[in-house]
Order: sequence, then C-alpha cells, then structure tokens
Amino acid sequence: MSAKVIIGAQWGDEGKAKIIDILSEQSDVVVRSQGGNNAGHTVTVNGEVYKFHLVPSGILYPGTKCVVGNGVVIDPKGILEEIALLHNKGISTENLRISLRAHIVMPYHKTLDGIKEEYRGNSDIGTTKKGIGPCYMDKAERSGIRMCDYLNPEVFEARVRENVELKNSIIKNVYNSDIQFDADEVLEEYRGYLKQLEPYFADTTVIVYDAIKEGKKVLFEGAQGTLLDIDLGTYPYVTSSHPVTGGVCVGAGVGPTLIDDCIGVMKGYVTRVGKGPFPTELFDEMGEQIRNVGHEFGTTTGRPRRTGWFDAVIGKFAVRTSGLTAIALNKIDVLANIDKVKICVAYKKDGELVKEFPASLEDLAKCEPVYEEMDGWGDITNIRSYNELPETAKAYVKRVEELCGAKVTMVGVGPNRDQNIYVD
Ligand code: 2SA
Ligand code: MG
Repeated sequence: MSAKVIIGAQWGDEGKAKIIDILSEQSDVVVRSQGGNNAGHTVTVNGEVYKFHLVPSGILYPGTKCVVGNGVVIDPKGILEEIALLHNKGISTENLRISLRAHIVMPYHKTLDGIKEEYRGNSDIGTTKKGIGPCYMDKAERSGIRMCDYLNPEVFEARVRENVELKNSIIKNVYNSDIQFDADEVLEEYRGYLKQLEPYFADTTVIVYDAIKEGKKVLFEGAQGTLLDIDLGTYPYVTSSHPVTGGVCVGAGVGPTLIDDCIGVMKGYVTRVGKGPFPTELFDEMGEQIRNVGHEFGTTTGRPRRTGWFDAVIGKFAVRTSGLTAIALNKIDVLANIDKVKICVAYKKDGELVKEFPASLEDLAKCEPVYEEMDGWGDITNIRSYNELPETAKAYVKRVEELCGAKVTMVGVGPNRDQNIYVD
C-alpha cells in the first residue's frame, strides 16, 4: 500500500510542483483535493513548460490516472482551457476524472471575489480573484452548485436561477455595483462548458479507494500551504480550503488510515504573497536578492512575493498540524554566497519567548524573530549527492530537521528535476 500526501508547509509556492512531478512519474493515480485555479504549478519536461491550475500534473505521464476530487472548486471554463492547452501539446486527457461532488465556480463568484476585495479597502486579503472564497462560501452555506447537479437539468436550472437572483441582489444592494448577471445567459454558457466536462465525471472516491486497496501508488498533491489553511493558517489572510494533510481526507473522500506518508515541502527561506504578518520578512537588499535569485513572482498572478529567512516556528507548526513524516527542503541553492544565513528558532513578544506559532494575528504581528546564524555556502547547483554538499549546507539541513522535528529526505538545489538530492 502506498498513499502519499504532499503539502506546502509554509505560505504556498514552496516548490511542490517539482516534488509532485518527480513522484507523479512513479504514481498510478494523482489526486487534487482542495483549492481551485488559485493554484499554479509549473512543470518543465523535456524543455517544454506546462502550467497547471486544476489538472494534476500527473497527466503528463501516460497511464497515470488524474483525479480532481470533491474538495476542489472547479472553474469549468478554466479547466477546459487547461485541457485544450494540453491537447495542443499532444497530451491526452483520457485519464482525467472530475468528482461529481465538486463545486462549480460560477461567474458571480469571480465578480463577488473582486467586489469584496475592493470593499475591504486597505484590509483586503490579496486574493487571486478567481472566485475561490465566494464558491466555498456557497458550499458551506449550502447553496452551491455541484457537477452532479448538471446531470439533472431541472435541478441545475433551478439552482442557477436562484443563485443568480440572489447574487444580483447582493451585488446591487450590498455593494452598489452595476454588474448584473442574466440567468439565461449563465445557463447557456455553463451548460456548454459542463457538457464538454461530462465525459470526465466520476465518483472519484471509488477510484481512489480501489487504487489504494489494489496496492497502487496514489499521490495526493496539495495546493497552497499550511499557513493559508482556513482553520490553521493566518486567518483571515488565508484561502478558503484546507491545504494541510487532513484536507486530503475530506477533499478526496479517503480515510486517514489509508494514508502512509505525509511529505511537507518547505523552502530554505520563506515567501508569501498577499497580506498579513510575516515575522522573518526582509525589507532590505537581502530580501531583494532572495526574490531575484529565487524568481519569487507568482505563477497565477505574477505578483512579487514577500521574502524572509527560514522560520522554524512555522516548520514545527506544519510538522505538528499535518503529522509530517518527511520534509522536502527546496531551493537552498538560492541562499548561495550569503556569508551568514539566518534561521528563526523562536519569536520574542513583549519581552517573552514564543516557541509556538500564535493563533492571533495581532500577537503574530508583535512577534520579533529570534535568529541563529549559520555559515553559508557557495554554488551548489551542480551537486547531485548529499555527501558532496558543503559541510555548511549539510549543517543547515540538519538544523532545519532538528528544529522542525521531521526528517529532511530531499534537498532541492535548482529548478530542474535532477537538481533534487535524496538524503541518505
Ligand atoms: P484566494 O484567491 O481566496 O485563495 O486567496 C486567499 C489568499 O491565499 C493566497 N493564495 C496563494 N498564495 C500563494 N500561492 C498560491 N498559489 C500558488 C501559485 C500555487 C501553490 O503559485 O500561484 O503554491 O499551490 C496561492 N493561492 C492563494 C492569496 O495570495 C491570498 O493571500
Ligand atoms: Mg506555486
């Protein structure tokens, strides 16, 4: 039995795509279980660059089944565009399956996402404006529209009409906006998209369960990261889903007893997009250097990411809340040629030592990082085995492992697939 979960252990953009790609090639089934097209995974295979938002990157490998689970919110137009791009590059999507239980991102969700952000003014969240929050809102409020609803024309029509009417009223009367939707147009447009998606529909919980029971290799690919989790993250500066490993159970409909390994992906430093406190954030040239060397600009929105030193308080939090069995430590090559590399080992707040990641944002905003300094290393991008890494880099890896409480099993020394070192 081999079911592995990969999650982001920071604020997203930890380089999960590369690890997922490496493991996808050896997997029979690859599953997405949360988020939507707010995720952006870039994979380079044989010099060809592929950008994934909803389709699992395992689709690149013939024979690998790719599942978009019930916990994912799906923009039908977005996923069809992705499918078309894949077809243009000669990639078949016959192995793609979409959960009948997945919620549909409707056009009014995207509008409401944008309007709400504007309404928030200075306290905006910095969302991707893909309609993710409003779609999960409808799901929790029990007025969402699911893939299976499309298969029942009367139900589908009634749900769309009800929603359009209510959303129009909210947009007009609450937000004073002129944007209004026409139910007939929405129905026609979305029926068109869903008709094209229908061949992919399935009860994906069965596919996942059977695969695990048959001893196949199943990989659950997380999107975003631990601190963007709606329960465990830096609320309200979070996404509306569960990027922690527990999210996989609900979002793919698989019990925790069926999962063997939980791998958390971290970078050798920290980044975040959007707003909210970030204790180790660097506002100086060092922050700029890390952003430029690490190409820290968003895949989905192109936004420059905020950068900072590695934060072991966050690392430990991720290990605890996701039961991580291993850490993949990415992009330590980005820290090359820095004389003294810093690791945050705790925070100080009002003169007191804080060892655990605080719940309250106001508390987090007051936290000052307590740093340990370690000797740096030079260019390591050509190194392919752990033993050949400079002693200073190895010491850094060991310190991360010790502070976070889980073994580092992989170290990333560059963007390519082969720039991934297994730690023995
Ligand atoms: P939303 O649009 O409602 O989910 O936005 C809420 C907050 O969540 C942040 N957010 C992200 N932050 C980093 N990376 C994201 N996606 C990655 C990408 C993909 C990944 O490369 O684009 O790493 O899986 C992502 N998605 C949402 C967002 O900035 C808001 O702070
Ligand atoms: Mg990313």
